[in-house]
Amino acid sequence: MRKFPNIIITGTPGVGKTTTATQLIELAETESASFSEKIPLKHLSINKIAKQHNFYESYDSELQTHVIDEEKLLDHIEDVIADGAGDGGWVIDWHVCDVFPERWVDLVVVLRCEDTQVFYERLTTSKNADGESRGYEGKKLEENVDAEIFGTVAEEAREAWPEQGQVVELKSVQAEDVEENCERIWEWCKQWVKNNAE
Ligand code: DAT
Repeated sequence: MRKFPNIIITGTPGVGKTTTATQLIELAETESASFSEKIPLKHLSINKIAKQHNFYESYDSELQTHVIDEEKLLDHIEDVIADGAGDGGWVIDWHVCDVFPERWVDLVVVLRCEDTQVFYERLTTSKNADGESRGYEGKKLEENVDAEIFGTVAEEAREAWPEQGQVVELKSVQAEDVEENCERIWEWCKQWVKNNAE
């Protein structure tokens, strides 16, 4: 059994997954310094891993996106993340959540940007973690805006983790939401560690 919880931070691209995961890990580092037991959270950015190892199956030119070979990806991360593979504490950052075996994950956080105008601007003008402009347009923009309005990722998460309380939806519209969400997830982590201590 892992010592620290594995968490997925998911949601439509642009909803704030990387921002939240990064801030959560910083919070964990700061708080662990004063907390009796450290909870070393670590970022597992699936997009980065897929790019690094070229786990691409094909390129969808209409949606201007790589289609990831999920089998290769899961084989690769299984060694670090599966039951008995280590201490846990992984913060998985990806817009797809329902490919991971249920038992690998203790909490699924679905971020939601409920303000369509704000979300639209993020997809068209914001920069990603590598400083590249997103510049979504056409079908890609339309599909992602629709997915966010309809709550597609939240629905997929609830289907994949039907147990009560495993999936939480958190608002991610303003910068203060990121801070508040990280605090909530951190409190949950501390409780998880207490509840699962031998
Ligand atoms: P994702 O990882 O879900 O694709 P991101 O973390 O890269 O999203 O964020 C996309 C952009 O939006 C980035 O410029 C930061 C900004 N952003 C994300 N969440 C936000 C929030 N809650 N408040 C303000 N800006 C936010």
